[in-house]
Amino acid sequence: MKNQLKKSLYIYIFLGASLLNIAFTSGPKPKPIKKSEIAFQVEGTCTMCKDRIEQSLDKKGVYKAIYDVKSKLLTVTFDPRKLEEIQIHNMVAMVGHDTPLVTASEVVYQSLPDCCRYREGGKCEHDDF
Ligand SMILES: [Cu+2]
Repeated sequence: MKNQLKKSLYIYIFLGASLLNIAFTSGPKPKPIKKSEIAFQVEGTCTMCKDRIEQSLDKKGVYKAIYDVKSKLLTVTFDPRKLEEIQIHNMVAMVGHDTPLVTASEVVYQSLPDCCRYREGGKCEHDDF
């Protein structure tokens, strides 16, 4: 009888350890997405435009913003919990650059230096694109 008790005690310990093991190895719970990457075309002509566009996205919730003048492609890595895609388009349009979703206001656009006026096919002499 005593032996029987000892045996079931071992079984309980074994079961307990197994359960604990499962609890620790079942892996982390799925976390909310913290990073999204989008890319879209933005009108721009030169490295001044590049700086302006990238600086417009120097905001909370944006991890990285890279504008390629040649392909006119803007790639943005951001936190989707803090920002929506349309907000990113708005930030870029606010500094005078058209995106596929948001057109910059005429007033802001007119404040751009001549060579950055992409709507009139502006071309910067200091840049070779
Ligand atoms: Cu420019």
